[in-house]
Amino acid sequence: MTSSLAASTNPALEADPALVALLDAELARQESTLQLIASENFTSRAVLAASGTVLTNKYSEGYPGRRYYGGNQVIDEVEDLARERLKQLFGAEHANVQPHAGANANLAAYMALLDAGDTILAMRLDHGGHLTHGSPASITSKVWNFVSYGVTPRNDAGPGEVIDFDQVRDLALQHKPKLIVAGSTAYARTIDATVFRQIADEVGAKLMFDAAHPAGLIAGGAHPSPVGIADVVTFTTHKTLRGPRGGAILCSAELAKKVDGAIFPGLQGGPLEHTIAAKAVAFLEALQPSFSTYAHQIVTNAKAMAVALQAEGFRLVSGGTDNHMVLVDLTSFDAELTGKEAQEVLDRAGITCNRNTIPDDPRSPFVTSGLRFGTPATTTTGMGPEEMTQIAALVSRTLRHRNDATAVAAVRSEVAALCAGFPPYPER
Ligand code: DSN
Repeated sequence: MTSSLAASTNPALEADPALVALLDAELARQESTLQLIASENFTSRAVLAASGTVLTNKYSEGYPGRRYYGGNQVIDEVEDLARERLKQLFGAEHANVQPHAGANANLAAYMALLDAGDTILAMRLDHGGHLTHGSPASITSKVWNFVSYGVTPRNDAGPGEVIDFDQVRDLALQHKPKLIVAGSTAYARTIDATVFRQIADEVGAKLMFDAAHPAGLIAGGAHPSPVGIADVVTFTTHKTLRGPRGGAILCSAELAKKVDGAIFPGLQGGPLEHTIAAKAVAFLEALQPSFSTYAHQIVTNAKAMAVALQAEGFRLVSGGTDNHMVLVDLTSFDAELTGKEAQEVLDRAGITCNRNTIPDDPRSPFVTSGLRFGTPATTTTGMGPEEMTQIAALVSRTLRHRNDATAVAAVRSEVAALCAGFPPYPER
């Protein structure tokens, strides 16, 4: 274990052995198992350090130069630093770095652009959309009227399970939404903001791009940018962008006041300035040329994993990947195997991923017929296509021998050996 990150070697925590044990156990888990959840990553030590600073002590409701509390001279500079770096990173006119999460960023975008009851056209949850894209379980569906588009049917001979733009256009013409949402949480293909823009313009709708997943790929030039095409771009800072857990919003100067007002006072209270400091660190890191190399490597690795999983007999939703994730349809591998069971046995083997619905999944979102794998975290540790092929073989072996505890334990040992060669926080 990397000593400087271990809670047990941190004197400041010595009065709380119960928590120390849990923190060390989680560090050990992250270091000894494969982190393949597409929305997770390993931040730098600098991001971790900035997160744990005295900025957590400060109340700073408002924005730089317009706070509701005294003593914000330094905080203003921290937040401005984060905003300026983010604007530079994406070439945006305005940035808001206060959203506590991607869900808040999406809610704020809706609040800035719409009135309650307005119609939004967004992606179906079971076809790859996010809860905040109008799931019945989300507050979004109670405030706004959602109409959902999905992906084209499966087509093993050609491109299938890709965004059905004919359907997007038909629904837009029929329902005249005030807002169209592009972006997803489980979709392995590039999303073309320009096609969405054309449809939005045709029906007089605004366009929001939820870039929670590809934000880092966009920042690194591995994916096309929706900035300047969509009216508002929302994203999280902790996925491919490799920053602290949180959200952000980009928009034009014209929309800045509405977007800022929607976050505060509309939706949130005091911003988390220690997290904003950590976001500033991550944005600086993403501005370095090495981040572009990283972003492209994420995609190279995902493509290698996709090919290797297919060679192991797994069908992939949409037939492959353009980004950082691979969506596996388990039904062609083993009709009896659910996503839930697969996720649980893979967890026992030290392979951390999440179950996921496949388009038109007959099983519930809690059970599912698919798995989602992502490469941001393993790429951060330095793994490459060779390791992705090895991981695909380990996944396959685990699932084939899922009822054999000895076989699963053997995979776990191999996973630990693999991870030992790629520590996320090597000593420097
Ligand atoms: N949708 C979650 C994910 O992609 O893991 C995050 O909200």
